[in-house]
Amino acid sequence: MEKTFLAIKPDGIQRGLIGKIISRLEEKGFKLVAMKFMLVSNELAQKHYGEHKEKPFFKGLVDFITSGPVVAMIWEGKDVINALRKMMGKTNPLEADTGTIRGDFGVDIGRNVVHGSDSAESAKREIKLFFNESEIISWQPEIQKWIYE
Ligand code: IDP
Ligand code: MG
Repeated sequence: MEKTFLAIKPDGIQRGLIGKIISRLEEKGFKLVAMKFMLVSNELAQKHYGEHKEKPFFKGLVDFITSGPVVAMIWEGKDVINALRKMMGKTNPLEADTGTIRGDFGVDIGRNVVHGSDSAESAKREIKLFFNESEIISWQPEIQKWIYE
């Protein structure tokens, strides 16, 4: 089973969307294996968004992600990396389909509520940046046999 990194950004926290976002992923049938409510340091933000270093929005992005608490999570499941990207919707919330997290809850690209790993490589890298091995819980939901055949 695949693992992916998902974070609810400071706008999602301020707007009281933690429960709604987590509910969608739980109801889909994915498994939460790690979670923390935390502040992102400048150093962590720079590393996490390293691929965007040269972009004009980089400073704003780092300032924003460090501006308040986030919920950092690891979700596990079949093809979960792609599936969560689909459930998040396009980067620009105005272009994201209705029914997606960004499509339903956001307007501005710089306030798009969630971050999710975009590939197996990013998932591995981001999980390692935010979590220690000991914070990742291996557990078996009793409901699993009703989700996977
Ligand atoms: P993603 O979050 O959908 O993977 P990326 O291209 O990796 O999108 O960009 C990372 C984050 O940077 C986005 O979620 C968004 O908040 C912000 N961002 C991306 N492009 C722009 C832009 O053109 N203006 C302002 N912010 C942007
Ligand atoms: Mg990205």
